[in-house]
Amino acid sequence: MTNKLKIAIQKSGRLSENSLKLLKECGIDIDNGLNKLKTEASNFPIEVFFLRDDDIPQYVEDGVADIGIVGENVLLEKNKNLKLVDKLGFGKCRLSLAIPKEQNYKSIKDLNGKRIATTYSIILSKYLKAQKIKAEIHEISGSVEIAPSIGLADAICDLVSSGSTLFTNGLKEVEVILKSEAVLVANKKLGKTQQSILDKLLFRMNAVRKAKNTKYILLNAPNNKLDAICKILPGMKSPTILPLADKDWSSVHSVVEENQFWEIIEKLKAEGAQGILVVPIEKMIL
Ligand code: PRT
Ligand code: ZN
Repeated sequence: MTNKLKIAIQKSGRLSENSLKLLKECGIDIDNGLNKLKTEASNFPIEVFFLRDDDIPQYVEDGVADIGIVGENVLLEKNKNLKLVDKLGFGKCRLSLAIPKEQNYKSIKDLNGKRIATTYSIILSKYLKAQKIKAEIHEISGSVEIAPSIGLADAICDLVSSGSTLFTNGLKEVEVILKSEAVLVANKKLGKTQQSILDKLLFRMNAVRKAKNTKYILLNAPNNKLDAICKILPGMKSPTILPLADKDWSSVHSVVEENQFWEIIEKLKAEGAQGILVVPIEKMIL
């Protein structure tokens, strides 16, 4: 029995960089030597396996790895018995149906009797069944977007992010089947040690995430406006107020959430706040 948590991440592809970055932001030092199959962190009990994304669900289900980072699209397609621990906010895309752009499209019914090329046959067949559409699924392993132009299929089901691949291949998106992002998955029967390391990792991931959504704000306020200004600032508990050399003014420090940010700034200015500074927060522990 090992006393480490084994995490599987994509070796090289769209999720690799962000997966490593996430671990790094959690303070975990990983030596990512090229062509390595696995490595250990020097300052956290974690071992990292670099794999193809398609293999990650199986490895985690079998317990070869304890946890893994994959796209929800892969997780659903592989249909393994795993626990979805967290959504990670990167690798966002959608799995969509697309057809040649010159064709008319009114509803999903237009796909009845058609041939659809995809690498996502499990998700697609479930979707078609739910929509009561009978179509022929052609499972292919890549370059799905060229299938209509070479006469292999009438439509495709593939991942889309910017839409430029569809566009350059003369296709248009007609239905979104699934919205996907990278997720953290875990084996359903983690050992006690592994579970406690995972809890530590999740604690750090939360601190990083909270910090990303929050800004530290510093401003100068006339003392006679302090009450009004403090009411605008939510703060973690309450804002910090420090006297300035000019006895009629104070410096006010607080934290604000990104999504309320501009609204708060406008209100602060209206109440006479000056010299407003906004700085990023690296970690935030509540
Ligand atoms: O070698 P390995 O099997 O590990 O990698 P892979 O080639 O299977 O996967 P990779 O690296 O391409 O993608 C990994 C994961 O990134 C996917 O499973 C998704 O969860 C996520 N992701 C996010 C995407 C995209 N965006 C994406 N745009 N995966 C693929 N694409 C492809 C799509 O298939 C299409 O060919 O990009 C093209 C469309 O992009 P746009 O921007 O032109 O619309
Ligand atoms: Zn893959």
